[in-house]
Parts: sequence; C-alpha cells; structure tokens
Amino acid sequence: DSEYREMWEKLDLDLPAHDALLEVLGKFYGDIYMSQQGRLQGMEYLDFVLSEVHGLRIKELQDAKAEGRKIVGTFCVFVPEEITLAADAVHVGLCSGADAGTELAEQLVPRNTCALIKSFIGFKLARLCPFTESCDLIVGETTCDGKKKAYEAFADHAPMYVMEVPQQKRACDRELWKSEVLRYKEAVEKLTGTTITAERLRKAITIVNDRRRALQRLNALRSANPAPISGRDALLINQVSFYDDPLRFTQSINALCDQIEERIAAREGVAPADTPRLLLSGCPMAVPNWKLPYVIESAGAVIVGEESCIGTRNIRDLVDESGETVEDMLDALVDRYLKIDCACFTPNDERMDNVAAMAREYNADGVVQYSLMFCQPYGHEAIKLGKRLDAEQIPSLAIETDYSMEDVEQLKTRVEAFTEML
Ligand code: BJ8
Repeated sequence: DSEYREMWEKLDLDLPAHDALLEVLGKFYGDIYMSQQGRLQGMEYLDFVLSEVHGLRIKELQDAKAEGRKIVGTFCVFVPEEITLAADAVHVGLCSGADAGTELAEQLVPRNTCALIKSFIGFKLARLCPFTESCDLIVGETTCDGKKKAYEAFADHAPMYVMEVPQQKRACDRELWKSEVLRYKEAVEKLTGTTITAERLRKAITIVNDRRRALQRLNALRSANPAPISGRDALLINQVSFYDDPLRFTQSINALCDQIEERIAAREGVAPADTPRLLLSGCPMAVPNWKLPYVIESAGAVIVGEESCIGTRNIRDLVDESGETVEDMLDALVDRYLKIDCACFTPNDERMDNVAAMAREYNADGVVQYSLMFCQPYGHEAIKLGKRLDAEQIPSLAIETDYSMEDVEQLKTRVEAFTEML
C-alpha cells in the first residue's frame, strides 16, 4: 500500500529489510495461526489488527501525533499506563519477540544478553520498528541488569527516560516507588503540556481496569474443559493488548468472550477433553514470539494460562477505583503496581504461590516454565519454582530457549515426553 510506504519512508525505516520482515512474519503467522482448527470467529479481529500492525495502527499513531498528541513506548508492565493516558498521550508496548539486527545489537550490548533485549535494540539499530520510530519518549526501568544497562546504551539512539523500580517491597521501597511514579507524572505532563487532573486520571484508571477486566474474564473462561480457546490465540490477544487502542480492544475481547461462553455451554472446544492442559510460566513472550506455544500445541497439549507479563501478571490486579483526589488515585496506582511479582524482586515468594494457585484454578495438568537464555531472574526462579511445584505434586518442565528456530524439534521431543507422563 503506497500510503503506508510513504509513512514508513518518513519514519526512516530500512524499506527493503522491512519488506522482508513483513513477508517472513506473514508466513510465520499463516503457519502458526491460520492453520488452527475450530478457531473462534472473534479472532478475526486479532488477525486484522496483526495484519495491520505496521500499517493501520502506525497510521493511527501518526494521526494522533498530527493532532499534537505524544507517543510513549515502554518495555515493562511497571510503567503506569494510566498516567500516560491521563496526560492524553498514547501508550504502546515495545518489547520485541523476534531476532532482528542481532549483529548491530551485539555492538551495543554483550553477546550473552537475552534475546528480548537484543531484539528491541536490533529493531531500532536496523530501522525496522515503526513503533519505536514513532515514539516521543521511551520509558525504561531498572528491573534486570540486562535491561537497565541496555537502556544506558540505548539512550544514545532514542529519547530515553528511566524509572527506578525497587527490588524489595518494604515501606521504604514503597516510598521510593511513589516518588518515581510522581516523577513520571511530572515528566509526562512536561512532555504533553497537559496537567493530570482527578477527572482525567479517573477516566484513565477506568479504561485500563476495563481492559484488565475483559482479559480476566477471558482467562476465567479458560478453566473450562474442553479448552475453548487455544493458548496461541490467548497469547496473541495478550500481545495485541500492548499496542491496540484500549477501548476498541476491550470491546472486541468482551465480544469474543460472549462467543466463548456459547462454546462452553455447547461443550465444544479447540481440543478434545482429554488433551493434556498446560500452564506456561516465566519470561514475557513479546510479539511475534509464538515458538514455544506452537511447539506445545503441536505436541498434543493445550495451553490454558500464561503466568507472564504478557499474560496474568499484567492483568491480575486492578487499581482501586474509589479514590476522589489525584493524590488518592496515585496512591492506588503505587499500591497496585507494587503487587507485580516480577522475578527481579527479592524475595519474590508471592510468585510461587501465584503459579501454584493458577495451575489449580485453570485445571492444568502441568506447568511449563519458560526462561530466555541468559535471563538471570527467571533462570534462578525456575529452580525455586520447580521445587515448589514438586512439593505440591504439580508436574513441571523447565525450558530455556531463545528466538531461533534451531531447537524446535528438540523442544517438541521434550514436551512430548513431558505430556506423555502426565
Ligand atoms: S515486570 S518480567 S516486563 S522486567 S527476559 S529482559 S528479565 S534478562 S522482561 Fe520483564 Fe518488567 Fe519483570 Fe515483567 Fe531481563 Fe530476563 Fe531478558 Fe526480561
């Protein structure tokens, strides 16, 4: 489409490399998504959004910019979206799930850096991501060492702002986090020239909570047997939630949930009732990282939940909506975000409890732990969580991988062996 090409050119994308990327992605999507049987009709919306991810959605961002609105990009669910929205800016998730520009990225960060970090750097340096190029501000955070040092290097290439996230959850850590949330509010107000009023913030909290409620509704329906939706489709929904317009997205997911309810009432599903049900747990799977879900679901199992930031960790907790003043609402935000059980925290025992509870809630037969190679936080917790699940007699399999396709067959063999013993 010539309109899009002009837009990509203005964003200074490397057009031939970008064409090649879209082609590979289209094929990958066809193989992994369009080949599924018994897909819900409501997934057409997701197919459409994904097919237009670098087209229509980018055009919407450009239109917003033309109206004077700002675009804020983020890499972590710790950045309070409500504040971005309350200042009338657009909030998009940037972390990337495909190998791109790896050689360039390795000039900026060490080779033994996780694929997620290399990916966002590679996409930027190879000029392949129209989202990154549309951003007026990119917000990083001091979570894992890999990310926080990568942001330092990234700041030479993009308008970076970094939030300090504490590593413990004591009263003094809450103080620190509150001051960081206030500092972010000021930064966004300065960027947009919009003062965050109680009315604006209340509206933003409702928008984001409504999206969380729709995704909670979807997750709750997944406890049904037979599984009414594939794990691949549910992951895609979570991935799209990071960059789609929140109001439109929420509406579509609620419509999809209506269809799922009908399906459950008719006792229909995407796989027979005796299919092994697995919970995925661990590192975030950013779009288009569909490798492991595809491997699992082609090995005869079905995924019934994602304990991940691109999954329940991002939607489990709502922001308290009873606050009257900006101050009340900021406190509610601070408390809600500090409940996130990221492996960067120490200790992080609540995550162990949450995974075990989720496995039960979704009637999972086992848990597949996923960590990206070179990810220290989730690698460490995989050992701890494995022991906890053993103690609770929940079978688990720990997998460490990256974005390359080289280990697909080997992973399939391991997943098949695991599901056979369930
Ligand atoms: S709140 S999980 S989105 S930090 S995979 S880059 S941890 S070395 S992503 Fe995360 Fe926020 Fe936590 Fe969630 Fe580092 Fe590990 Fe790479 Fe990771």
